[in-house]
Amino acid sequence: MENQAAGISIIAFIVAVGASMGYYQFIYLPQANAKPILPAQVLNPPQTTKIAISPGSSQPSQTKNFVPKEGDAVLGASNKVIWTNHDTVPHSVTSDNGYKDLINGQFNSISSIGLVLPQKTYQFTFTTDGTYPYHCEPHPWMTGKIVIAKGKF
Ligand SMILES: [Cu+2]
Repeated sequence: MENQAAGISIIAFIVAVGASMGYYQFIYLPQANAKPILPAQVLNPPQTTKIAISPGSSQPSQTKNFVPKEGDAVLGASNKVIWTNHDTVPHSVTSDNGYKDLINGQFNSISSIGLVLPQKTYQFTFTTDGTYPYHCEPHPWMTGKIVIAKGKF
């Protein structure tokens, strides 16, 4: 009789461990790692917002470095932002606060393409509304911000 009870409790233990492992692997982990499901227009908006990096931006005297300084965009319409370097030296587009988008990762050209070389572009799609201040890492006086309005999303 005692052996039988011990056997049943061992089986119950094995079943419980199996169930919790299954829960962790097939339910908990996929949910914890899941990216939010967003409308296609947010992931791939129909329009872009363009920011120019002006010639002479590596000089502090060039105060019009990121143009416009405030890039205004609308989620689901123009939340894909493209910076074009019109200067003759490389620049970066780097979040002031290490912002990381849930879909597109670090808002920092350095962590994806490195410095933005002359005549090259950097693009980043913000998938959440908000205000995103940024600067240039080699020339910290170069600052700007992107403001993403909620729109209909
Ligand atoms: Cu710069």
